[in-house]
Amino acid sequence: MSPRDPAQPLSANAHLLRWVEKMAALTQPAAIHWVDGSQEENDSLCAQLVASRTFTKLNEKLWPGCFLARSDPGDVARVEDRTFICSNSRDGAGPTNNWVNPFEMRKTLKGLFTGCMAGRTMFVLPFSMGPVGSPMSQLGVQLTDSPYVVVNTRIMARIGLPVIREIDKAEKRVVPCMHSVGAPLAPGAKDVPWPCNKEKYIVHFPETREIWSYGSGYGGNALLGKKCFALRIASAMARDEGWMAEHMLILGVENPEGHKHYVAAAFPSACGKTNFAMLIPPAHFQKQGWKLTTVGDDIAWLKPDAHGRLHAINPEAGFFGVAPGTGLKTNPNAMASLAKNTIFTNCALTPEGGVWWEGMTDEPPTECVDWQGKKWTPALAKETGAKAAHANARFTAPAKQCPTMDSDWESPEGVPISAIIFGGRRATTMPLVYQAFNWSSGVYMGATMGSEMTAAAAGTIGKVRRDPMAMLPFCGYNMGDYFRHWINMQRHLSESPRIFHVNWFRKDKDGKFMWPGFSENMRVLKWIFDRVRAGGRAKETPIGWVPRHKDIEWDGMDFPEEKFEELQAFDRAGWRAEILGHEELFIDLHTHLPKELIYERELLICRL
Ligand code: TSX
Ligand code: MN
Repeated sequence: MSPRDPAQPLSANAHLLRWVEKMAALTQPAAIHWVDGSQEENDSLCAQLVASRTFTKLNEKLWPGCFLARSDPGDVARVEDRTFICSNSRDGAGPTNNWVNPFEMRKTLKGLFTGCMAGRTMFVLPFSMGPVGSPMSQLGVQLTDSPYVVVNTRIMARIGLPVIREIDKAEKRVVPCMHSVGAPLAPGAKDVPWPCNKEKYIVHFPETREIWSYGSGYGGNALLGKKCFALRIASAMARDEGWMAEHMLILGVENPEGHKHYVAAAFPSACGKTNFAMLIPPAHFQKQGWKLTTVGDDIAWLKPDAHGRLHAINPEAGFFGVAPGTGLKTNPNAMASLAKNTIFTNCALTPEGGVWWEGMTDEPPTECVDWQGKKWTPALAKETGAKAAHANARFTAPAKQCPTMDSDWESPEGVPISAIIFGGRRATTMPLVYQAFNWSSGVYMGATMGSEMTAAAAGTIGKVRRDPMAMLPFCGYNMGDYFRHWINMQRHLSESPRIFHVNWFRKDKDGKFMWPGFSENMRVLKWIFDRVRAGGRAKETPIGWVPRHKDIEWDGMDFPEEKFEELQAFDRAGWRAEILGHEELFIDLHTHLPKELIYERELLICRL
């Protein structure tokens, strides 16, 4: 069989063909490549990325099917100050988003994209967020001049021919996603390993459901199906259509009797969300027959089914996880997931042709090449504090390689959600776990959640940064309207999930973590499971329901009652300060805040 001509359109959809033509006329690529998603195509793109020195192929024996990419040092993370929500009115985006008049922004984008793909290939990349054909899935097509984006998206989403077949059925709207690294190549000019542009624009038009991204090749800026579509654009769709697009992991919990419940959990960054999504129960729980399964580690789309029960899918097909801190001790399931067929970005390269990062092993390699291509040794690190891997170094790994993937993780109907967990990194005030009294107090709990930055700029250590539902950087519309949507969702539900708040990070007077965390978090999950399943035991406090020492399973762990009381202590002075912090957030959003949240705050003040 002769190889297919990639320039030949794979779709007959007239809208799609016209849009591709129009965008090619604007960006002037040297070639067009319709992505079919096949293994052969992927192999050839990876070979091309090795030839252009974007990729280094890792040792096939140690890291089969794996590649390392080193980015431009100025293109290592999401750029929130360059992220725009261009709704028709400023109010539509709200005070927590960057807004630019859509007419102005379209003019700017037209300028930026004119001729921006010169000398490069424009890939036509069809993708499905969610299993192909699921009623909860959404379709997109990304035009991109980055082969790195194509091979990463092949791991993170369903792409290629099966998606084209869905598009050609023309039952669903397709979200157009325009992406360029913003580095046109003059005829005969030599390319760099990581083309990008200092000027970056990550732009969303929530009303017309469009995404335009310029200047970056990195993760959240360039893999447009993820944060841009599955959170920012999907949150606007969800508001209009009565569902929810959330920054949540999904986890299955099964007890020894075989009863199973799923929970969804929202945490701000640096709280160990991926670790929690892949939790391994302590040996004692395993022996009893408790099982934990993974559905997703970052994004959940939640929708009421015909009976009013909230069901969730993971719209992604892979993990785009932070590498540093991920090791066999902290997350063996993540290590198994990334053992093969994985793309590493900004990790260190070992002499054996493997990757390494801080926290992967206790013992660092004797030497390696750091994320910027320079020689790194443990001695140098001791002397200068230099890191081998960038702090935001990533792995892009197929979800199906995770040993704990749930048997229903690709179920088209999703999995039923019994509980929602909010959390943050808090040294004081917040107990290990408490349960909201009801849906609206739970929405208040999520709306006011926050995290303390550990190694932030001077003066900000210990300051709580509010991050409502962990959605502050990801909500595609006004945060006040988003809270109202959360309140309204209860009306679509016959049975609303119970809502909890957890904090693995409370510290004692000596500044030491009071809770061992990791596997031991299973004990908290069991209490949540028991509360959801059969109204397990708890005590009422001003902030919500809490477990007593005797309500937690302690087998296999020594955690004295006094220590637990300290961990769960209700700190009245701390809560007074906490509520003032809530007020600060609410003032910014006051014009769109649902009155339920004002009342919840009043009730909380009264109970204190
Ligand atoms: O991911 C974490 N989780 C969730 C695990 C399922 N981390 C890492 C956070 C950075 C991304 C944690 N760190 C957790 C946790 O539950 N808890 C802590 C804090 C902690 C760190 C080290 C110890 C204890 C607590 N060490 C000892 O007790 C020896
Ligand atoms: Mn995330």
